[in-house]
Amino acid sequence: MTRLSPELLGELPAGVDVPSYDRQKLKPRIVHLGIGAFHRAHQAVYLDDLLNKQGGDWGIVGVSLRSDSVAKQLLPQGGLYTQLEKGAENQFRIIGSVIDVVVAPEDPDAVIQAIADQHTGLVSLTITEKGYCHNPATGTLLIDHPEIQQDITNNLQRPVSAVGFIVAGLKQRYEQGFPGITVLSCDNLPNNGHVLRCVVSELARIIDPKLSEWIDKHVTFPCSMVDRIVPATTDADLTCVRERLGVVDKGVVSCEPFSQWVVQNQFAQPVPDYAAVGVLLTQDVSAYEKIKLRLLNGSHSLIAYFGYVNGFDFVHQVVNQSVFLALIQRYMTEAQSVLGAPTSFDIEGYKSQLIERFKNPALQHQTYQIAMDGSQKIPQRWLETLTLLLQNGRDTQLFALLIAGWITYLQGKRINGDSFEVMDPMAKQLKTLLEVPGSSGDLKADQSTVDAVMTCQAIFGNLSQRAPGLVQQVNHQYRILNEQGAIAAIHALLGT
Ligand code: CS2
Repeated sequence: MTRLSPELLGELPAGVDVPSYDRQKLKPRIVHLGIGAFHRAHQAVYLDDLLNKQGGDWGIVGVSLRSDSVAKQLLPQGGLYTQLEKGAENQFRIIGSVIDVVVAPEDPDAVIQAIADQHTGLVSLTITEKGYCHNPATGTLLIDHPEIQQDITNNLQRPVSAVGFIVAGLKQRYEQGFPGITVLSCDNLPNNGHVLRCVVSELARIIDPKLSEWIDKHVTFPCSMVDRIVPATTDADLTCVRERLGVVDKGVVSCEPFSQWVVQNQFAQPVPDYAAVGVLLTQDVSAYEKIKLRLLNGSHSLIAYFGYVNGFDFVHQVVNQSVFLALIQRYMTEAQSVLGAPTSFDIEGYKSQLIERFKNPALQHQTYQIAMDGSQKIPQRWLETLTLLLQNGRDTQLFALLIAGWITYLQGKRINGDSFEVMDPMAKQLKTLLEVPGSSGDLKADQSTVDAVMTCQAIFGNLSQRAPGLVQQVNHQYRILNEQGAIAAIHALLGT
């Protein structure tokens, strides 16, 4: 069957939205590192909205930092792909804002040149939490991270880390006397702009202290909060789009109707007029960040660990179980109690809307997908709240249960006995803490597991020294989870 392409745009069935602007006019002015599904269903859609509304020449060059799969999907389609929006009904829309895809390992120079090009006005990133090569507990660059080590050893001749590519691109701008630029993090990290500035400056300082000074003066790193649920595309999505469009699209992204983007108004050069398409530009995004990370993402992680281990593959299935729903609601209430959200913010409305979003059955959002990379996610999703509860002398049993739930997940066994792989950059290290030394994977049966996991500095900082009582609570919850199961543990906690 024919493949989606620019030539076919005029022939797609009625009701499928297509770009109304002239794509020939688009120029490579945004370089986006990490062109996964999230970027294509979020920032690229805002730009497409803007181009539909006002025209212009902002086009996106997407960079894949690892595999060539997105390039293979999009390049034969001239960059076009379908956004399959799953609300009460499916909506099909062709997005045209991506004009090129570069595969970094195949052509690292092209990535550096694209960042350094004087016509590039914005570099943005969705590289996931672990892509920052930072210590999640402190926010500083992990100098001994293998990718950072490689970038330092090669003096950025052939970078491998996203941070390395950014520093290499900025170095060229600096050496050629080009203006500074905005580097915009769109990942789920608190103060994501500050974290990015910190890791970029640290690497730049190692390469050339003068470069680091130039970056401090000329490059901005706004913080941003991004929100849209974008499950991994399935074969069923591809089939659904093929049947509706009558052509094959290998680059489909599926997503919920909801979308939000809040960006700190701190740009080194003019950027697209995002405010015209609903992006909130503000001086301080921290309140939005906290609300979203702790309530949405924090609930998501809870749903993922408890749901996946207990046999639920999808988020909506977990939320439809009254016992899990009760746990999520109690979690949100406790997180809210130390959130410090502006009084003008309708937090009750936000929480109910979240539950509705989680319940969307069409999304088929996999718990296993969200469960990935817990070591990188838990600090900002759960531990910030937990620290505040401790500071306020409040009860922490619920958070102890959450941590115990995550440690149970790390055992790699579902309730039916099936084993699964724990996907996490720290998986190996964590596994050794769970196993009896020298055995072939036997799990420890005593409380040393919890004690060992909780002394992991990169995740918990010095929490276990600061709050020994908490470690005891986690041990208690871990025992109940392993002896009586999650349902009993939740009932005991909630007193139901
Ligand atoms: C999820 C997020 O996979 C995850 O960890 O919690 O990707 C979540 O769907 C988005 O942040 C929603 O905006």
